[in-house]
Amino acid sequence: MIDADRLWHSLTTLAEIGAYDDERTGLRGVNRLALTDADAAARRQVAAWMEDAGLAVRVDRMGNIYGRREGTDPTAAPVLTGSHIDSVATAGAFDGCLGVLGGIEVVRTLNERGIRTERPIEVAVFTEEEGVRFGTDMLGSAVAAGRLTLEYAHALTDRDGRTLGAELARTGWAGDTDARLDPPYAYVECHIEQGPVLAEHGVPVGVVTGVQGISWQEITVHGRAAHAGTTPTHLRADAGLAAAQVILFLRELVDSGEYGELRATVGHLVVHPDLTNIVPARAEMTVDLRNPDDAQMARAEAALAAYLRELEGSRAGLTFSTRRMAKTAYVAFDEGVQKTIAEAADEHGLAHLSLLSGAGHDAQEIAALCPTAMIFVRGEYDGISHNPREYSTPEACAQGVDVLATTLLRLAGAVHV
Ligand code: HGY
Ligand code: MN
Ligand code: MN
Repeated sequence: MIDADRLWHSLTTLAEIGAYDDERTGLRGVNRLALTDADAAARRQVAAWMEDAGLAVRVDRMGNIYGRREGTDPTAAPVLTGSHIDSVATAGAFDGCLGVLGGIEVVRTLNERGIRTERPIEVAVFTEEEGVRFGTDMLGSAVAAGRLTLEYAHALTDRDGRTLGAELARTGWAGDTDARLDPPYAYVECHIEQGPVLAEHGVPVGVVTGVQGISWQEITVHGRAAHAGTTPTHLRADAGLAAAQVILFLRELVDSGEYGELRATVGHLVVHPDLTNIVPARAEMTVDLRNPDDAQMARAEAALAAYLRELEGSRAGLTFSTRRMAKTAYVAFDEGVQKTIAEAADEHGLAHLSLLSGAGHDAQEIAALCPTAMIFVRGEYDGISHNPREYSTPEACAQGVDVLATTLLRLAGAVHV
């Protein structure tokens, strides 16, 4: 149905904006953090493709971009699709981009076939979905859905102290429409799975049932700088050692099996003064917890907090401070939209299976506004993601976007002129 080559060309073209040569993998990766110059350039490219496809483009005060294709009933709430184009620092070409470029490709295809829809169709690009620059993921969609305020989002800073509001202005992406999104009729997001399930089952399409809970916190360990040679062990308040103990503790929580399907990651860790012959005075780390069960997530967070208190008591001069960065509960997707996706896959003769998303997505935020679900496209190499090795085939991407096209047509009501 859609033009597979044109979709692939847009994916590979966009992937060159913010591209870098990854020494570890020898692959071409993408480093396009939200509201960097690379992200701004990618936004300009996507907005141009939207306009070429006849979409009316608007930008809101959060920098979220919406491309609108009118329906025969312009008063009807639109069917929304889309995702994000900001990336992590070691990304591939597909995470988020497939959903945005897939939505634009659907619009191009409808234009070529002269297919009108009763409801408008809109394609969204949400700001800072990854959360890796300003510290809260799904940020743009959370503001659109009203979970977070625009003021809170604009005041968030990156590691250099630059605010998101200032970066929106600097890059020219501070829009002028209200960041709170009027509830769409429905939202469908197409995304690479970023995991091994579809490949393990040999199935091309995933019908996503929901998204697991996410807990992000920053932990700062305060110890005491001391001479590496002269300071006996019993006199040390070693922040680096304490940070290592926290990492091992988290792994023990996961391996204990007593906290459900808990996943724990310390992705950021720095010690100060970060010099060879000084016992670390301070350690800064982030803890990313994931769990499909909110009660188990709460238990794991409580166990971690108790361990920090225990460590404080174990060593004079050692204290901890924590800061909540992000917290989202398990989100179930709409059964009706899931059924529409499954029927669309059947119509294309594509096998599909239902699965929970291990990763967070903008869809989990928009689900607060309207019936929402996602389409997963199979990834290769065990579905690795947040790594330049992230890969899906041109055929799998086209199949997923075909399912997206049929799903959007069913929801928006195809009108044969
Ligand atoms: O963190 C996540 O799950 C997503 O990649 N933002
Ligand atoms: Mn994503
Ligand atoms: Mn991601």
